[in-house]
Amino acid sequence: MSELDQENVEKANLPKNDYGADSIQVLEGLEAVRKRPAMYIGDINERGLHHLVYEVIDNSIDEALAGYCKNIDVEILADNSISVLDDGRGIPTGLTEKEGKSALEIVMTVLHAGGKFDKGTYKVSGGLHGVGVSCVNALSKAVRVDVYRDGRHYVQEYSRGVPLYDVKDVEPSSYSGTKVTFTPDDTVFSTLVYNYDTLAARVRDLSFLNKGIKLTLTDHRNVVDGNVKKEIFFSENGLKDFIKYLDATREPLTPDPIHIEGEKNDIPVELAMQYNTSFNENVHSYVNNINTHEGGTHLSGFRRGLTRTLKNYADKSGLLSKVKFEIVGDDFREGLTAVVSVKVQEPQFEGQTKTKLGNNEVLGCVDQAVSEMLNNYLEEHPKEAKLIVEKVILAATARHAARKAREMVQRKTIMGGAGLPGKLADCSEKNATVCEVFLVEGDSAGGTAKQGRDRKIQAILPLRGKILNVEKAMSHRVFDSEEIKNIYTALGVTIGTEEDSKALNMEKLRYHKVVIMTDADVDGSHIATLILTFFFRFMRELIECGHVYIATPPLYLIKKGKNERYCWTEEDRANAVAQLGSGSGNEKDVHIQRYKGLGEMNAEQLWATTMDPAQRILRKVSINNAAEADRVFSMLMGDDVPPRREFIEKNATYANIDA
Ligand code: 0RA
Repeated sequence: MSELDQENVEKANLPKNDYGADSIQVLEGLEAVRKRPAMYIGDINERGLHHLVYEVIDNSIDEALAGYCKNIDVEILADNSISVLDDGRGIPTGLTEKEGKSALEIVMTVLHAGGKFDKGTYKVSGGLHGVGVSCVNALSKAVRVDVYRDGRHYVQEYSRGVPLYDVKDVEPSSYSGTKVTFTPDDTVFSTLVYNYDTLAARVRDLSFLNKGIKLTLTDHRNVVDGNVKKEIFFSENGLKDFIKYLDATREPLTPDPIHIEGEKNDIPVELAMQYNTSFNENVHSYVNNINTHEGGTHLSGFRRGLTRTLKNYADKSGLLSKVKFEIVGDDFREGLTAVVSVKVQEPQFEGQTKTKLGNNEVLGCVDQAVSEMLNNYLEEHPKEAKLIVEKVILAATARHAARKAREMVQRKTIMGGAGLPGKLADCSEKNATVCEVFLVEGDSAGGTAKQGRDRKIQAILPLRGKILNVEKAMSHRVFDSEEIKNIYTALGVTIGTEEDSKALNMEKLRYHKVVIMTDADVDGSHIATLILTFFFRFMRELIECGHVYIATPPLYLIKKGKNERYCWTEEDRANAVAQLGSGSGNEKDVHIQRYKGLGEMNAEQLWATTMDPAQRILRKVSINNAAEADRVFSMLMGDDVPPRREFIEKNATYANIDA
């Protein structure tokens, strides 16, 4: 036995020779997972931690897709353990012929054993999540599975993948289903705290992607007055409901989303789409319920079918007769929200994050599905069809205006020499991987930051007040905006130059850390959100590649005599006041300064608290769920006030101070 096996067995309090030769083989499988967890679940941080839950839910979803399960209950328990209960057939518990062991034990302890006992049923989970529940078992300090099947209730428990005892037949039961309860291993994960909103977003997606299944999410932590937090996610109309949810704060161009569902060459294709009056393309794609944010063949099929069908219709209708310039693919997707979902038996995932579908046969299927759906729709809805074509022409017109604006900018830059914005205080180092640029709110804080920085690696770009809200602006205004121009020219990249894609050339990026530094108040958060919106809509790769950070200046300086303490939270503040105040002298000698703005700090203070790589706290911006991020940006930057207020009240950390 390897060292790791020894350790597992000991931790599970088992005599080490209890398990025969075949169990060693089992342990070797799960040992690989424990040695390289990131290879199986992506990473060992927040994302990987949540991944465990998705993996377990996926098994229940499979059971539901097979037609045996209607309800899935996910619970976050008080200690950050998770339980997932379904009302399916229950994992089989009988002994297997080959191993002579309970099928349940095999499912839980052998890599990729999940579907082995399932003959002929429709089962498509795979890809990113399809690593199997045994991985969750390997990476959990404790797992308990309750199976309700054949009129009995069975139990087996495990620790770090090792069974603590053979499957037990506990009692009679009339229930049918499976409950998996697990506690992630604290020696594996860097964080153990589940984020309710992250799980809710995934569960919500699943409810839209698999209509008719009722998913419940309950949070037993921080219970107030005996009220647990609980939400039910259920969609009757699938992707049509998804579109309505995503576009809740946008103004639709046509009354109802277009929606189809069907099979093409044995590949189930479901898609829904709706044009709105915004200028953003907002297309989300899924394969086997996994968000393929790098796209792939299904997305190409969708685009191809959409462009060809609309172009044909527009040509035939004569609406294009006055248009003097070419209309390109992008123009057909401006202001379009769409979700494409396919189920593929053996998906090939490619790309940097393995979220790009490679199967060529899927392209034609989706292309055909879109063409049929759209052709029917356009013929049956001439009024809506006209609105859509006019919208496309408007997009093409704006694109031409935007190109002119961009060409102007480029010409100016060529004439102006180096082409870096005059306001940028650049760093001396040329190696982009170690360089940082701070986007700073206001000229005065910008000045302080210039004095306080490490000139070698830190550049400062002061921004004047609120930047343009790109969510509401047409793209030529975005290229025209002075502050936005300053941002992308300082970064060394171009935006929207390739006519058919918004892909950004990350190799030209001049700084690998782009740090947004704004005041710790409501205005500062607003400015940070405007900048993030710009990045999200025009340079999403910058976020996806992990280059975007938010600086966190302190909220308070607590002083007593020569003792100074910076505080970032209310809790920090209370502790610092208690500690400094408990010394000799009077409770009144403690001076509390609330930092309202970066400008209240001098250069040394700003360096020490917010910019010094050795001491500062930077928050890295990541996208957990692209569909939800899109919805939140559109809501935060849109016209509808009540949902924005509700979101801010729920999420803001400054609200209690500034209110
Ligand atoms: C294999 C075979 C059968 C059920 C399952 C797997 C199953 C697995 C999970 C995981 C979570 N919930 C689940 N529910 C069912 C049933 C085979 C049969 O009864 O014939």
